[in-house]
Amino acid sequence: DVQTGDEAGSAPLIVVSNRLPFVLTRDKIGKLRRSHSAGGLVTALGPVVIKCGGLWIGWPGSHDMRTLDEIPEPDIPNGGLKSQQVKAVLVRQELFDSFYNGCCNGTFWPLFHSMPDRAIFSSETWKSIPLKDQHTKTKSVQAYQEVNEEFALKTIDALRQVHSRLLKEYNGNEDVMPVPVVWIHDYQLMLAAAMIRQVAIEENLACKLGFFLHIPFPSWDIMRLFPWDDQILEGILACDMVGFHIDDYCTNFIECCQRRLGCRVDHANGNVEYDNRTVHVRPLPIGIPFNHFQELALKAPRVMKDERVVLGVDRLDYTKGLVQRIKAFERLLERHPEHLERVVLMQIAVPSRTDVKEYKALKEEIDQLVGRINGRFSTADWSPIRYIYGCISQDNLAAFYRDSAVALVTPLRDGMNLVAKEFVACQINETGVLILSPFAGAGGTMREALLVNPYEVDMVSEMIHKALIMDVGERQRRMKLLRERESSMDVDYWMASFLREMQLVECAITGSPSSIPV
Ligand code: ADQ
Repeated sequence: DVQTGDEAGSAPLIVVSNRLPFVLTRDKIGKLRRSHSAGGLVTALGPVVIKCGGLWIGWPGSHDMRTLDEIPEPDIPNGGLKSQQVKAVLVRQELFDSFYNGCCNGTFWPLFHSMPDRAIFSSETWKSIPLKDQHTKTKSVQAYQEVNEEFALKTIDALRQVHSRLLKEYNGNEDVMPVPVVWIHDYQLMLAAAMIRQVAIEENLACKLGFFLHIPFPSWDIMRLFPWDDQILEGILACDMVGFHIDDYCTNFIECCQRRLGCRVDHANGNVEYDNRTVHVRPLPIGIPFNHFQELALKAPRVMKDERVVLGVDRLDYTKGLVQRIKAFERLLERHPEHLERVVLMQIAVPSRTDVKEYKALKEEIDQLVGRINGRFSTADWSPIRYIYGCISQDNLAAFYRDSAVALVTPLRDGMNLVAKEFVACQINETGVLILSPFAGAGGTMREALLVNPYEVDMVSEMIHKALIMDVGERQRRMKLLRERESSMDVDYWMASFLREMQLVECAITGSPSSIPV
């Protein structure tokens, strides 16, 4: 009896994420357009929000304040959430930049990926913070709080709206009314739940609060480096249920609550006692729209030449291990020259956070590395590395996934990693080999992949060699098992599992009779 939004009386779902499921832009004549976002989260959650009469709260990708009242309807009828089903959070550009580039991507992204040296604070600067840094640091945290507050206020608006509709539908009988579920996503919104809970209690707005973190949750030793770690933990604990991709992240979170806040915890059952409530902490590994990718792979025309391709697909981000990976491919060509002129590394990198200095530097480093290796090994009609810096269509992506001999998914640290799963879904001939980092969440479940430490460049090169010479029987045996698991544990399964966990938790904020209109 998993909630999918289909059944009558199912709880309305309010999704809160940094981005709305589409992007707003103005065209040349000033008309507002919405471009559809094709991510797995949108495809899975969008229909549920529509069916259960819920709402989606997020930033529309534009700082233009006029957008608030004029979000255009989707081009395709029923193809997306209608304007009244979304609430856009609009934030001044400087504030948003300080929140997004400052705190989210400058501090939490590196810290939560266990790379504290890259975070915009360090243990040295805490003790004696130069005035200027102190100012920026404080500003970022305030920006984070302020933006989270904006999201919380919109969510409260949404809750009020959903409540008054339910009260009408159920003739004011709150005892039989379904309890709305608020599902907050990711590291941009770790404080929002605390503010939502406070107002919901004050206004008797019954609801259940859930949170899912898409990136890793670091160990206590890393988390405690953040000077306001207690606020982050308390922000998350304002929820009734908290989901992470894997067990390790749950364990880290529970340990942080115990050691930093002194909470009573139950590791075995994944419970944290906080504020006279039990917060349920669950591992819920995300999946992909498996059938969608498989269908794309069945239809997509061939786009690659007839050669053996080792494929990498990533956002250009320092957590993805691109430099180490490219060096490992160079090492392969040195150690196993039989692959010269026979194998290519196709690296597709989506531009990401391009206005951040560190990301610009990484792009330059990769440009140079690719240039040097191609200069070293290329012949008249063959180059070892083909490098695409840009976004490619899902059709082409599916064709690359389908026709590659090997996928190299070697992040230094990654919450889950969807590329590994998309590759497997597109492997309709089941002959490709997945090489996977154990430091991706996916490394914990995709056991039939070849697992290798991405920092050990020699071993990665040997793993590529092993994959390239693996006999077809073994390749198919491994791929079949990987495909079976990913097709059953797809994104719909993940969503249903989260919502089922939400159904099981008790509502700690109950509406009181005073909220029933007379
Ligand atoms: P991301 O860090 O964005 O997600 P990932 O899970 O690999 O990482 O997803 C990337 C997505 O971008 C994939 O769906 C992929 O198809 C797409 N993509 C990559 N390169 C592309 C290109 N050149 N053109 C078009 N599309 C491209 C965060 C966490 C992850 C976690 C997800 C979901 O960091 O660990 O798996 O959220 O929870």
